[in-house]
Amino acid sequence: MLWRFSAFLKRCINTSSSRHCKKDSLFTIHPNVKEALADHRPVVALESTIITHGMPYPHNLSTAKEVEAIVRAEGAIPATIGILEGRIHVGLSSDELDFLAQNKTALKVSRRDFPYVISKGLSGGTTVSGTMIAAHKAGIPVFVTGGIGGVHRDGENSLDVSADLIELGRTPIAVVSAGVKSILDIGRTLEFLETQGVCVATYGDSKRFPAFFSRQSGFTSPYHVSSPQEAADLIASTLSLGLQSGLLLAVPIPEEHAATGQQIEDAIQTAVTEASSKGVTGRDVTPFILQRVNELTKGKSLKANIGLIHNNAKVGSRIACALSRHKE
Ligand code: PSU
Ligand code: MN
Repeated sequence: MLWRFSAFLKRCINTSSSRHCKKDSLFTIHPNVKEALADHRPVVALESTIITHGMPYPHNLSTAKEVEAIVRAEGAIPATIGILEGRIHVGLSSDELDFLAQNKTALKVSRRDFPYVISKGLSGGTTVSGTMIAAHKAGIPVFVTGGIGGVHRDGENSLDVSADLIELGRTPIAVVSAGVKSILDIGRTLEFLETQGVCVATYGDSKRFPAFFSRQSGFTSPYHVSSPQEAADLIASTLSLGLQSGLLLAVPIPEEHAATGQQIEDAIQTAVTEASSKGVTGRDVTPFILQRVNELTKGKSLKANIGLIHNNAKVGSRIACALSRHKE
């Protein structure tokens, strides 16, 4: 057995083309992203579970493309991360985005799923946790998304705690999001982030921690930053200290999209109850709730979701631009 393993390793070292063993051959970095990284220009990583599991077609595709356009308009290069037939892509072409958006068999890929998806040559959307891993390996420190996973309601019993939180504790990436959805237990999520050593800051003029669809959750962040420069300073300090932990920058939803808050809250309550009575568990919980909330609010939650992602993309790109100036 040992002999067979060492023979395998030897083969890996000798054959650079084998996708099963060499790190470089597992990654495809889009030429625009590669060039920008080499020139120390700002790059923004974007996730793809939101495309494969977070929104219905065709809204998923149009939103992904709009977000990329916003990043470009702000002067940064978008790098949407996803897995296509066993290869980790950092930066997707328009056809590749289309492929993921319409692919009904794409898996939801967090840290634990990489070995299976890659070894089987499958395709998938990377979650916040999965995207952080790939972004870090590619050298991209800023990542924009809508919302991160967290401790689920009743998580103290089910132990349903998103791998996103553990990843934030072990991977030095700044995640720009609209806070944590109230489908989750926000208080316990913040406690868990503190335990994991994650620096959490609200982006704006107060420490009020946002709850995705609403500008406040009733909880506070330990800190707040009011400009891209201040946010970039936090990231730069993390990197120069060599802390191996991430940052969470929580951007409140813009006022005009937050209006439908109460109706969405009611729908969330119904969807959470349905998920538990139907016995939905594991990785299916979050997509189930997102879809039900969208149905129950007749698309209003999706509209708010898209509005806040656009805003996050703008803020995240400005932070990435400030950070790249920082390095000069
Ligand atoms: N929250 C959203 N939209 C999403 C997700 C969360 O509003 O698309 C996705 C993200 O990819 C996040 C993942 O990383 O769900 C968390 O899943 P889980 O709760 O199973 O860890
Ligand atoms: Mn979970």
